[in-house]
Amino acid sequence: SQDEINAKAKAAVMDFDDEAVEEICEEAVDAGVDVVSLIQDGLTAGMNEVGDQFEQGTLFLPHVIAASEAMSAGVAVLTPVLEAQGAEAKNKGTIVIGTIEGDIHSIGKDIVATMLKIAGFKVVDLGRDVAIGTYVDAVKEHKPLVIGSSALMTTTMVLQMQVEEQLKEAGVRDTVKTMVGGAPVTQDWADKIGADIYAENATDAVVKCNAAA
Ligand code: HCB
Repeated sequence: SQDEINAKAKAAVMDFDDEAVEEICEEAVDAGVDVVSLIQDGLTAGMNEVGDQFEQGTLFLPHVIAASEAMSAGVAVLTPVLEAQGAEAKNKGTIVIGTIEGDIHSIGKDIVATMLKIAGFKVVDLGRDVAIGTYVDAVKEHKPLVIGSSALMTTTMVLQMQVEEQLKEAGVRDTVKTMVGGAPVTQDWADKIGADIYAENATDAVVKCNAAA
């Protein structure tokens, strides 16, 4: 069942077992289970557990790296399947997304980008460690519906405020909706800095970008 496959995927990420993750994802695709649930409730759940144990000091950075490699191996198997499912989607407009300056965490941002593509948006992915000025330039160049930033650390989350400020200074804040996300980011934070959209996960990002389109 879906729950069993999700649990197996979670356990394999926590075991840092790339090959097992790949096999489970391939089997899941063959069995026709929900790939989005597998990413969010399986692989991501395992990754979050490793993050918690890292925070508690029971796991160390090499474990986090190994777990993120295992998760990425699974995402690599599932991405083409997701893309094929969204092949018919029409162009609903452009969304620019990137991980904020000083922050190299890219797994979650990549998943959001993939899901938005599947939902029919044209996605411009600025990558990670993206300078604030680059977001502003991208708004001018691509005229997106939404500009999304991802921040995984409390230290880099604060820079999402600078995106708001610099878009205002450049006179383009009103031309675009801003979206913020990443593990430490909350609706309260979005309200505080004046971001238009807070997305808790990739599914939420799709729902809220659809509403903005
Ligand atoms: Co990293 N790391 N890390 N890390 N890392 C965190 C983020 C900590 C919370 C771990 C901890 O202490 N508990 C912590 C940050 C503490 C803080 O807040 N200050 C931390 C730290 C400290 C660090 C380093 C500084 C460690 C060091 O070097 N000493 C270093 C950072 C270097 C830097 O960025 N300058 C570092 C490095 C790494 C890697 C490289 C080992 C690896 C990243 C690999 C990669 O991304 N290519 C890594 C990882 C994997 C994590 C944890 C374990 C998981 C992150 C992850 O991928 N989650 C994380 C702990 C945690 O978050 N629980 C830990 C899975 C994805 C799917 O979830 O939340 O990213 P997500 O994305 C969701 C959601 O938030 C939303 O949708 C996504 C999909 O559903 N979303 C958006 C995300 N972005 C969005 C943008 C939008 O616009 C909308 C929605």
